[in-house]
Formats: sequence, C-alpha cells, structure tokens
Amino acid sequence: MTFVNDETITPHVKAFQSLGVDEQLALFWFVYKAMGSSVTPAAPGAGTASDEIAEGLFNQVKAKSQEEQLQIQRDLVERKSTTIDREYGSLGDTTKLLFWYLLAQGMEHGTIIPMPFDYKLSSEAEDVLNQIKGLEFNQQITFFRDIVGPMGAEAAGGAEI
Ligand code: 45D
Repeated sequence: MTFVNDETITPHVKAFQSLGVDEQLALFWFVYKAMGSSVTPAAPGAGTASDEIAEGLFNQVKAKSQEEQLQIQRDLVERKSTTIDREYGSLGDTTKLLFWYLLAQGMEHGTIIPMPFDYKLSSEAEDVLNQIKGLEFNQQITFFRDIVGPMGAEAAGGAEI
C-alpha cells in the first residue's frame, strides 16, 4: 500500500470545499462517474453493522421526494444540523463513503434525483475534477475521506460506527 501524504491532498480538498454547494455535488457525481467500476464495495451486502447503517440511512433518503433528496444532499454538504445530518455525523468515514456510493448508485438506478442531463461544471470545478483525475487511486480514496468526513453535523455525543 502506497504511503499517502495528507499534505499532497489538502490543496485539492480546499479547492473542492471552496466551490458552491451545487458545484460540489455535481463535481462529486462526475468524480464518481470517472472512477467507473474501480470502486465497488468488496462484498456488497456482506452485512456488517456499518454496511447496514449506511443502507439504513440511504433508505431514509430514498423514501423521500426528489426535491427532498436534493435538499438532504445539499444540507450534508453545508453541514446543517438536521436529523439526517446528525445520523450521518455519527458514522465512520468509510461508512460515510459507502453512503455516498449508495446515493450515486441510486442516481444511476433512478431512485435518487438524477443530475440534470445538461448540467455544465464551472471552469473552477472542471479544474478540480482534472486535479482529482490526476491523483493515484489511493490518493483519491484519501481525498474522498477528507471530503465526506466533515460533511453533515456533529453527532450528539455518539461514538463513530
Ligand atoms: O437540479 O474501504 C445539482 C467502500 C444541480 C468499501 C443537482 C470504499 C441542480 C470500503 C446540485 C447538480 C466502497 C466504501 C440537481 C472503501 C439540480 C472501503 C443534483 C470506497 C438535481 C475505500 C446533484 C468508496 C446530485 C468510495 C444529486 C471511494 C449530486 C466511494 C449527487 C466513492 C452526487 C463515492 C453524488 C463517490 C455523488 C460518490 C451522490 C465518489 C456521489 C459520489
């Protein structure tokens, strides 16, 4: 496993976080698309506690209207203190990643609000996308963890799962 120096990732994380909410969501989507099949949970449905928790939270989002689904994702990015954001905040970073992965899959399967088909990234977001594409796989994973970690809200005294 390659040693990943966090300092190489920090500028990319900062660049990502400096974008507007919708741009962050859109960029995250394009990154997911760019990764293609290189990311798949090792054993989908393996049934660990954290898998079930990610799925449980995902199912809550899936049950909402498309508008609410979008609002929930915007709230996560903006770190609002909603119920879902606090539940999200109690997850460990890998579980958070899995949750976003499930959302992206839901977008592909038509159960989560899709990207508008004509959505164009700003040139700033395009730059960040290219930076991320240029990272090695391990660095990309570190980048994702750093992005999804601080999203949502602080869990009220709960330990991370
Ligand atoms: O109308 O160790 C806009 C695991 C505009 C396994 C919009 C893993 C307006 C264990 C806002 C754009 C697999 C977990 C609409 C590791 C508008 C493990 C909507 C790795 C509709 C390492 C935008 C997992 C929307 C990884 C809805 C690396 C955007 C997972 C939504 C990576 C974007 C997951 C979403 C990634 C993006 C998920 C949901 C990159 C999700 C990206």
